Amino acid sequence: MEKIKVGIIGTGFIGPTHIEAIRRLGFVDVVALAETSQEQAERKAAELGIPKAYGDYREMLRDSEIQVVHNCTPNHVHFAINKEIILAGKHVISEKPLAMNSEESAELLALAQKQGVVHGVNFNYRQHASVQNLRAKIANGDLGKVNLVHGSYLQDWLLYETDFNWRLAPEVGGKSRAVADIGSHWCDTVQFVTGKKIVEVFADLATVIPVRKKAIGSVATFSTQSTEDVEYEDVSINTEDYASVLVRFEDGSRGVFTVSQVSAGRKNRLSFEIDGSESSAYWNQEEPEKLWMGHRDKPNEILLADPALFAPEARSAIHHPGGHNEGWPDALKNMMLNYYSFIRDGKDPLKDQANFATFEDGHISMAITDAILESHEQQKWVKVQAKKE
Ligand code: SOE
Repeated sequence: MEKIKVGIIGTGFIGPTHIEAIRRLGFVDVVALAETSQEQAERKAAELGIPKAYGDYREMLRDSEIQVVHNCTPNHVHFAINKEIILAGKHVISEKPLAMNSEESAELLALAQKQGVVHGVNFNYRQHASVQNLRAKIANGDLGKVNLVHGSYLQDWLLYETDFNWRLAPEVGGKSRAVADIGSHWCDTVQFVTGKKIVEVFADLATVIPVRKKAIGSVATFSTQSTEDVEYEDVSINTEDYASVLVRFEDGSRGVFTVSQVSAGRKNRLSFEIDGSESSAYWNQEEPEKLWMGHRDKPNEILLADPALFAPEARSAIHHPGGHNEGWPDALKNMMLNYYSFIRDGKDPLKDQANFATFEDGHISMAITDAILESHEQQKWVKVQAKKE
C-alpha cells in the first residue's frame, strides 16, 4: 500500500512531536515542511530528515503529492491557515485552539464538512490509555451515575517575571491564554471521559504576573534558555495565567476546574476526579499509568495500566504490557494512529464516527472559551453556545 503523504506547517515546540508520532505509524510519510523563510525551512528539514522544505506554506499547499497537512503554527494564524488547507482539498490536523473565537471555528467546521476532508484537532490527552479505559468503565456503569467532576491543569513554565513567549500576547496567542491553552484540554478530556457536554460556566480569571520582562529575541515554549546576559524590556500582560471555572454539564451534574501556569513544581499536571454514585476515579497526566478508584465500602485501588486488565474497548490504546510505561508521546501516537487509520480505511468524515477529536470538538472548545471570557467579564453564569453555520 502507498504511504499517506504529509506536510507540516510550523516546526517550533509541537511540530516535531507530530513528526515523531507519525513516524511510529509506519504507513504515513512526512514528505515536506513549511517554515517562515526558505532558510529556516531548509535548516529544519535537514535537522528533522524531511525531503522537501518550503519557505512559504502556500507553495506547499500546491504540492499535489501531499494529502494531509498539519497546522502547528501559533494560534493567531490557525484560522486562516486551516481555511487554506481545507480549500486546497487536503485533509487537516490542527493544533488547538482551532481559531480565535467560536464564530471562526463554526466557519471552519462547516467548510471542512462541505469539502469532505478528514478534520482533526490535537486534543491528545483523551488518547491516554488509562483515560480511554476510564471512559469505557464509566460507560459500562462502574462508577454509577456521575455526579461531580473536579480538577485542575497546572504548569509552572510562566512562573517567573522573566518567562515570556508568544502565547502571552493576545494578538498572537489569542484573547484567552491559560483557559484556551490548557483549560481547553481539561474540558475536552472530561467531556470525553464522561460522555457529557459542558453547557454553562461561571468564571474568575486573573493575571498573577501583570508585567513581565521580555527577552529581546524570541523564546520557545518550555524553553530552559539561560537568563544570564539577556537584555529585557518590560511588557504589560493582559491575558490570564490563572482561572477557576464552575461548570454545569448537560445532565445537570456539576464541576469545577482551576488552570494556572504559575504553580511551582507542577509541570504538566492535568488532573481530574470524577465522583459517581457508587465509586470515584482520579487521574493525573504526570503519572498517566495510574488510575485511582475510590470506594466507600471496600479498600480504594490504584489500577496500573495493563492491556490484560483493560476494558476491551480501551485495549487498542495501550501498546506495551503492564509496567512498561506509556506517557505523553504515546497518547500523541494514538491520536495520529486513529486519525490516519480513518483515512487509510477510506472512512467518510460525514458518516463515520471518528475516534479522535475533530473540528466539531475544536468548535465546542472555542465556544466554551468564549463563554468563560464572557462570564468573567459579566460576572454571571453564561451558556455555552456551540452554534453551527
Ligand atoms: C503549553 O502550555 C503547552 O504546550 C500547551 O500549548 C499544550 O497544548 C499542552 O499539551 C502542553 O503545554
